[in-house]
Amino acid sequence: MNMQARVSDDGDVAIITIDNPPVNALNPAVTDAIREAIDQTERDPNVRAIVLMGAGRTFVAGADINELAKIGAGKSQRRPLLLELTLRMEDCSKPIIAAIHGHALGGGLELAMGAHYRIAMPGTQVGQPEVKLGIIPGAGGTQRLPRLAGVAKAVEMCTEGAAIKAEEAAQLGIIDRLIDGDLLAGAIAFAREFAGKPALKTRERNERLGTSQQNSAIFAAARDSVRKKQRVPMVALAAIDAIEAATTLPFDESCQVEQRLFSQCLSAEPAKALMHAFVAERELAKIPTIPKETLTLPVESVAVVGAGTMGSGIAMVFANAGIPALITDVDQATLDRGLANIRNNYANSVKRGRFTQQYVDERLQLIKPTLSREDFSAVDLTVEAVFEGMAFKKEVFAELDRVAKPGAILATNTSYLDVDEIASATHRPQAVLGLHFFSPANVMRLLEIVRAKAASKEVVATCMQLAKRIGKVGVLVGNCRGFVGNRMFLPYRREAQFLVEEGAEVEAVDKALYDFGMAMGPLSVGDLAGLDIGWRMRKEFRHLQKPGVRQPFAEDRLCELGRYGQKTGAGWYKYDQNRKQIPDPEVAPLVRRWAAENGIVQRQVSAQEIVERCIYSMVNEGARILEEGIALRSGDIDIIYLNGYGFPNYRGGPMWYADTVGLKKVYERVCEFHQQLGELWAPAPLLRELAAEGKGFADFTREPVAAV
Ligand code: 3H9
Repeated sequence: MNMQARVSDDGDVAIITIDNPPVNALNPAVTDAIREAIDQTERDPNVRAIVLMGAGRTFVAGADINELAKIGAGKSQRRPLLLELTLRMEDCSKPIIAAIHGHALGGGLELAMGAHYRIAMPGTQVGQPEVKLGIIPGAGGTQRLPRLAGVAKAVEMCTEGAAIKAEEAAQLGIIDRLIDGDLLAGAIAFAREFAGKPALKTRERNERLGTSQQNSAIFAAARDSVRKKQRVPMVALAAIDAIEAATTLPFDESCQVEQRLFSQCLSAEPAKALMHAFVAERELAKIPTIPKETLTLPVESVAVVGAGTMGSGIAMVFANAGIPALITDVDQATLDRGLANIRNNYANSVKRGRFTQQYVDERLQLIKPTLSREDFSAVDLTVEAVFEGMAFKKEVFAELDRVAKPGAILATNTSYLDVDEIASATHRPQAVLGLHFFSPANVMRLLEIVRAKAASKEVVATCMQLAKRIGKVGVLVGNCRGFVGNRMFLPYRREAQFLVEEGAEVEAVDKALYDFGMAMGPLSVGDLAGLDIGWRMRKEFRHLQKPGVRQPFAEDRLCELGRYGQKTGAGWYKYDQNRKQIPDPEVAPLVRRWAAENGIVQRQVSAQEIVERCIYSMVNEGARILEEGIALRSGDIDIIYLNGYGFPNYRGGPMWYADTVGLKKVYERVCEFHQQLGELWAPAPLLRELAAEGKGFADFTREPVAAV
């Protein structure tokens, strides 16, 4: 018997169970197995109806993304013959009932739509999320979904990619019946009810395809909307084209249109980048030095030290996950401000319809302010989020060590200080690590988990697991100044400043990087975060600066003028009361004057140079990070940048992007900048090595030498 599609029976009903853990992804072997199982059951004279279901936690999560990525990259020829399978299912002389639980996504929903009927457990999610992977449904999804759900809904589902619940799917006509209770028993009963009756083929159900007049309005509005909303609308537009074909051409011809568009998308760069990101995000949990079976510690309560923007956001993160959080600060007034901030934040979420009032009331109950750190003696985890200064942080940790119970984890939210040194202020360095949240903490998905030298496996494993529980993408990184994200962001923002000092317009620098795909230009990011943060950091680390190495000066000078960015109404730009950004004609002459004082010659700077200087400086630092073992894989760095720094997901992250450019080309450009601009551009040895070997960062698998 084929184990990937097992056949069993309940009298006259055959049951085909797809079994390809963990999520029954469809690869060629699985689709072949399902097809054989259908052939076999159709031949069996005792069988009157067939139930198709998934083993384990889900029906089918789609085509196997690892396989699709190989096909897109030209490393494999064989895609699952899923469209052919759905045609075979429709043509089966016995009714096939797809019995769905968990998820039916992408190829999973396409498979289910090839059945004659679909039944599902309440809460099951169905959808066509392909657009999020840079592709369109490639097994009839754009053809059958409009026939079941109507054209407008199919367009929405295929262009936005969000899944819907079975309850809504039942109302739309995608699901024929909801089964509360035992799905298999319900499916068998349903099968008997419909055995022997003529079964409908979805491909022949044209009644919901609408008139050409209705449809042209739907398609025009949808095209308009995706062009406005999406930075790279190509894929969503292809999905609309395929659905439009479903409304104008015979089924077999419009399927050819879908196939052609699917193949085009699959071999284009956005699909490769987005599939890389999907796989890389799931790789994060795989840490060679921490076996899967490592015991984790319970985290049922936390305490947050510091009620500023970061601390209050962090308390909300835990409350949102149902974990009670104490929060403290130096005095009642500061604590009150923090709580007002939290209430305000939640009130806005209610206004925007993100949370209900009841949900918010329950969360607020979980956040308890206190001025006494003695209250921390019962919690499992403390997170320090106080002002960035080593001396102060060490004081806080010495006290936390004194009050926290034995076994409690002590985490710091520092964004660039030495976590080992912070740990040295305690008698339990094995329990100390960094949990670097990104601002606003309750919104940003990224969490850098900084492994201090003495941190135990159990503590690290607990925090990796905790990240998932609190809805964060946890990336394990080593301890160094700025860890991964901020360490790479430093040269990126430094080059942006240098470029302005050399004569580029502020707006031109931001525009070039925005056009590259960044969520925001680097100078606007500086204004948003506060230019004084970098200014303060540069002052703190001035003693580490090598004499004679060029340093940016413009932001320090802007800060000296009180221009800290948005919060003071001026930085690189001006801001009105609503923080609307306005170009400031005063800035260019100021920078020119400072440049002249520093002997910097003004020149024309192209958009291409802006992008190369900013992005390649970041990539060069990323190569050092990888070589030092501060990040485990280049994909980990990419995930950090996609989730915390607004790097365009369709470019896959900085390291993936560099691989697509070709490391030889990147290396050569870095060498040119090294010659022109000096020491800061010294090429990373790993970049040189990989470029010489014709390899990419993704090929780098050397065991980490340090840190993680
Ligand atoms: C498609 O179907 C194209 C077709 O139109 C055309 C074909 C011709 N493939 O996310 P999790 C693995 S495109 C391979 O941590 P959760 C995942 O890597 C596809 N593997 O769990 C992980 O492995 P590991 C359209 C997959 O509970 C494990 O399953 N479908 C796939 O948080 C658990 O995953 C999608 O885009 C896959 N398709 O979430 C759906 N899916 O344990 C993608 C999962 O080794 N999947 N894995 O690290 C998801 O959205 C989520 O995984 C899901 C579960 C919601 C299902």
